[in-house]
Amino acid sequence: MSTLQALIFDVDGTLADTERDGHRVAFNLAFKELGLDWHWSEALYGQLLAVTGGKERMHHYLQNFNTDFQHDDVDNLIIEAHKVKTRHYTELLAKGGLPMRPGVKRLINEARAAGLRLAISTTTTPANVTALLTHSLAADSMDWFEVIAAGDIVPAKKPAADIYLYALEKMGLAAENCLAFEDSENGIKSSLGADLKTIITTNDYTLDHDFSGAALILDGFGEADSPFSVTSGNVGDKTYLDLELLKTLHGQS
Ligand code: XBP
Ligand code: MG
Repeated sequence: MSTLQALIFDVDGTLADTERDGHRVAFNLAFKELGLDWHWSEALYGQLLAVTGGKERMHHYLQNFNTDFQHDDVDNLIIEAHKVKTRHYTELLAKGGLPMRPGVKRLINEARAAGLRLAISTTTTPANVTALLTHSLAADSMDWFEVIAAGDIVPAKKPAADIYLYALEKMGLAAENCLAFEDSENGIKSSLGADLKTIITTNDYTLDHDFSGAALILDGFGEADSPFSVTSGNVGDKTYLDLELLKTLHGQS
């Protein structure tokens, strides 16, 4: 039987609830700074999340929700808006604005203590990962992850499997030696596309997503004093995700 050697984490929505109060806010600040009359409400942003990647999401917005918008050079406008958005987002995180989801730090610490290898697989911009890990996990936590696969490092973002395949290749590991953590339908399509057994922790934006093929669907990682609720999968008598449960799930066919 293959052994569990590494955990690969998605970032947005999985490690922290970054979308509604982080990315969305930063997009709106960027639009304002650039004099654009675009505004992404919480509800609209939920629809826009169908497309991963901030630049791709802005193109999707213009093509489907703001079709009257005229500009000489939309491609460059979006590149500029995305740079401004990244500045606002990283500044927001530097103020300590977004905590890790409950149970994330505990599980990562337990995995590190047990010698498991860690990686990140995300569609967000590398600077955003650095800001989140440094300010919300631990000052030195960038060093805890041997691979940070992020953003435009691969041409096709999630739901394509490329970003997970990239992480696996960099670690020199087979999918069967790893577990992936995701929160969204695009995310699990990507991880399953790389043959990774996947644990889902949902959030408000992803509750209704199709998670077919997930090893486990939870509403969070859970803590001793704040148990997870299980939508699908077998957790035995566990009330929060720990290494023992991960190893059991990994061993199940
Ligand atoms: C989340 C995303 C990202 C962020 C915005 O991906 O789709 O695009 O919403 O980040 P994941 P950027 O859950 O895979 O981390 O603006 O930097 O793209
Ligand atoms: Mg996500």
